[in-house]
Amino acid sequence: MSPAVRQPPGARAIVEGDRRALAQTISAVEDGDPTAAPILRALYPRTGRVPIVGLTGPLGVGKSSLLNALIGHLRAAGKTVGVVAVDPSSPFTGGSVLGDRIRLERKPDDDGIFFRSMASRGEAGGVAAATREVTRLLEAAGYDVLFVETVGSGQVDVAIRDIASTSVVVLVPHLGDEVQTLKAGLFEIADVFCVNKADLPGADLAAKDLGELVALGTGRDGWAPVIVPTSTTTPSGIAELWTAVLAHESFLDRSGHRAERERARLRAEVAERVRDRVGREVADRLEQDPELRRLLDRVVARQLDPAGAADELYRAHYGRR
Ligand SMILES: Nc1nc2c(ncn2[C@@H]2O[C@H](COP(=O)(O)OP(=O)(O)OP(=O)(O)O)[C@@H](O)[C@H]2O)c(=O)[nH]1
Ligand SMILES: [Mg+2]
Repeated sequence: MSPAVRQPPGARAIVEGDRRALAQTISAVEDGDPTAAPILRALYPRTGRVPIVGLTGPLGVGKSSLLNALIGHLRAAGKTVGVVAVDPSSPFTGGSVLGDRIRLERKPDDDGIFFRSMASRGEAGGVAAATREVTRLLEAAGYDVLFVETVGSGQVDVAIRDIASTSVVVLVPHLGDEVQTLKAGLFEIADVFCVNKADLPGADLAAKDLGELVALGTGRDGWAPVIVPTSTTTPSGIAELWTAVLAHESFLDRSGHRAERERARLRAEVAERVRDRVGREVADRLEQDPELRRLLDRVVARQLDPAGAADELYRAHYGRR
């Protein structure tokens, strides 16, 4: 029996290039719908091979414009591209602002591109987990290169960076605020720095300053981050940016870090899944435990401290210790 025969219909459709099946399964992943699980399981052996390029950086530096330019470059080389944009939806409106911010320029009939935005409402770990599964679906669907665009701030971003095999941090000339961002953590994760808007004055100086900062650090796993000036308006530096990404990808292969990181990532994923499940189980049990209310009365009355109450409940459910 060939593996294809055992696949659930949704998985087969995705492998065969059915965009609608792909979109529906992505929605199921986003909604936490359990129908996605057998499809993800069937497709998992087809994953783990393509570059996943993270594009991050402060608001408005030109991440989406660069994405468009890189896609143009890759399509011209015959590569297909999948994109996940993580939408920093506003906590004030609760709505998505992404529609206004990302306009992917592509020929409507180009099947070589698949674009999907994900809302980043909710807990960072959950968004990252869903994004990771969506990249797996895109790879199984046959896309050669994947991009994940995020805005360079906040927990979601930190969680999502771990998914990328190469992280591109986009900055612009006049590093003022961006230097703060670097200190806040972007610096450690950048494999490639892109100084975009190089058509504006000060780009050379910015790249030089950045070079001095980069030289102070050691880089991840002994890789010295590359700095590439780009402009999406001229345009210039796009091919060089892609070359830098590929250089990092081949470094990962040569050095053995790809396999090492992959293993560490998967270990974290498995552990996280167990933790989630145990956590949910514990929460359910407590929910139904009348003892909790009794103990809580005593905690509220200051007859018992919260740690003592937790001790008693733990012992009641999980034995002595
Ligand atoms: N001068 C100049 N402007 C650029 C360049 N690239 C992008 N822009 C402009 O910068 C603005 C923001 O571009 P986006 O591509 O939307 O930037 P972004 O980083 O995706 O923005 P967010 O997703 O909102 O964080 C737009 O007005 C672009 O036209 C460039 O190379 N040079
Ligand atoms: Mg954008």
